[in-house]
Amino acid sequence: MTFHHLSEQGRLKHAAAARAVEEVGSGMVLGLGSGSTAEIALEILAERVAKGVHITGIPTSAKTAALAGRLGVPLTSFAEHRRIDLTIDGADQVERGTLTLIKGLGGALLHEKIVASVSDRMIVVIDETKLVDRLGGGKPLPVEVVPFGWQTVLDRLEKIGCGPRLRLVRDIPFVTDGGNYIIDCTLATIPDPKDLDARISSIVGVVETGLFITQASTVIVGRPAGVEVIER
Ligand code: A5P
Repeated sequence: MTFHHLSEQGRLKHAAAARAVEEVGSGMVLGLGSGSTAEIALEILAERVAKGVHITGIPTSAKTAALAGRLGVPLTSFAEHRRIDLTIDGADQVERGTLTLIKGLGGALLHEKIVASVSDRMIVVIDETKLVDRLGGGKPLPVEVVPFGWQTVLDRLEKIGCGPRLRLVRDIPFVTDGGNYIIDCTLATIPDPKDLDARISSIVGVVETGLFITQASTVIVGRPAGVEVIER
């Protein structure tokens, strides 16, 4: 792969993704994340597959599945494998002290969380702009909801102060790979992510939140001076 066409942020994502792919060993079942950084990791992985490394991947989105197909990365499914050795995925925000994540800006949070939940190890790859001291900061916290009665979920999210808004694409509700809607919450700060996750998850009609509290084992941060590897 040539790098001269990449932006500075693209270069940082590439460095983090390349470091993560070093952890891939032959014979592994991999979770293949979604989003631009996870796609860079997939491209680097494809180069290793072309050189003879044997892996199979479970994709977290239709987009990732299509890219893996084009790149010649072999895919598998939960019909064949119930456990995943290693998942490499991106994130929208990472809290430095706890490695709690916000994911789902690309809309793949449910499948990403299912894959992460059965992975022995999850490596999260980000550029340094995603690493924060406190989650929130007015950035969206995506919540996947069942389409039926989504308005009732929105009302309840409003009541607990989440600043909710239904995600639209050209004035039509965005639909996830799972056939659900996304309500984006906006919070200035999330002092207790675990408590917020529990409160949102208890609303009838909520499928999953974009808060990943315990799943990340390692976070690899691309920085201009090199990558930083943060272990849980
Ligand atoms: C996809 O739904 C998200 O969870 C992604 O992991 C997240 O949005 C990161 O994407 P980028 O690497 O494109 O920022």
